[in-house]
Amino acid sequence: MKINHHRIQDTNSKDLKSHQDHFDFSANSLSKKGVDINTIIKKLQDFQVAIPSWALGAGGTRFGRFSFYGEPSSLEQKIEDVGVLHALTQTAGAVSLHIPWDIPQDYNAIKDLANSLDIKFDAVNSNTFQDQKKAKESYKYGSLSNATEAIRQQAIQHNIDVINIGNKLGSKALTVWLADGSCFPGQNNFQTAFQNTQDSLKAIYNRVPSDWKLLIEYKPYEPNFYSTVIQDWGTSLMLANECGEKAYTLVDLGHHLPNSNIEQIVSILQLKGKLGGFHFNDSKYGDDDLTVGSIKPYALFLIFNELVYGMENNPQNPDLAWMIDASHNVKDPLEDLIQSLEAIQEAYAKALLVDQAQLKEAQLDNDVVKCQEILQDAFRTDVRPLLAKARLDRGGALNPIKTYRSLDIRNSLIKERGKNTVATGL
Ligand code: PSV
Ligand code: MN
Repeated sequence: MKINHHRIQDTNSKDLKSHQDHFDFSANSLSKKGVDINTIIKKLQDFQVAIPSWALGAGGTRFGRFSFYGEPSSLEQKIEDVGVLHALTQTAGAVSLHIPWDIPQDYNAIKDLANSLDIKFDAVNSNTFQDQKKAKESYKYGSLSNATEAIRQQAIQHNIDVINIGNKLGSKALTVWLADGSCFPGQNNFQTAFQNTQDSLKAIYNRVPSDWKLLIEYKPYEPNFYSTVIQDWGTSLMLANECGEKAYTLVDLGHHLPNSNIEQIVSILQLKGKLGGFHFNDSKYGDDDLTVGSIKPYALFLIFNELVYGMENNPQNPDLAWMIDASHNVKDPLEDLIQSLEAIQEAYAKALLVDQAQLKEAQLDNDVVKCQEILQDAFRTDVRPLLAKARLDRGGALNPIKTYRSLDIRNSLIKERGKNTVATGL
């Protein structure tokens, strides 16, 4: 299914006048503060976030999976769904494939389809946390860290296969997330597991093309509940440093113990030129996969404040691979992703409003109150008219959720695909 751009414009037309009033008010107040609105709008338009191929169906919990029907049952249909998101929001111009859930059958056809929807192929993700059909070895007790060499070799080879698939599509990064760890004290030798992981990652790294990145994701717990081999950013950074200059740390917002200072983590990784990728989601307790910005919007803003600082002041850090990594089961997945995309843009826009020069001055004066005022003034600014303008100028929807609903997209998908389709993923 493809959205006809005229239908988006028709829906926009009803709200154009009120949008213009809101935009003029925001633009005037921000201009008076010396903000260059056009630069902010351009930056918002350039900020594209990859949609993970596994988030387009209903997410499952251990206890159940409740479909919204009309789920994509093929990679083509998943890309079409990303096309819908991109047409409405103009900020979802990439897809991130998880292998083997989404192995293309016909590479040229997939590339043509993505191209026609203005979608690029972002990082490819390997999967050594599930056993695949017909696999010789099992990952029950770990993959790249496994004590058995044949199992490690199978996992290494899988990652090489994923690189080859990504290469054919134009991806430029491989993301490795390992479930490896242990559930009980004594189950694993920490040092052996770490050393095996390091050696395996090096073997993969040696096969990473020269213009690619290897992104090493960390997570403190789940599915293992006593220890995880790559448990935190420090471990990921150690491994990336061991591998070499094409290897980077990937931060997933849900992969931290409660109250971790994620903004400080991203800041220091950028200083060291080692922040390579980012997975957005939100959580109340752990890796809850909730909609971005739905629980802790101020924390997200503070993280973006550091990301913006890093993007402007740390040329040693490369451009990041941005991706949403959330999928759960009580919202229409496309509506959920639209909300996440909006929350990301909102936090980014607010961070762009922070007056860095003034903040630096207040920091030098040890004016703690002023520092907080500067940050909170930016956070409290209503940037939604700017986001709408950024979308509108590119042919997107003034209000993506409203347009998605008024065009009745979910029902069209159900008519086209039926009620029984199940998207691959978790
Ligand atoms: C693991 O929790 C993770 O964040 C990794 O990025 C996976 O690839 C993804 O979720 C999907 O399972
Ligand atoms: Mn992730």
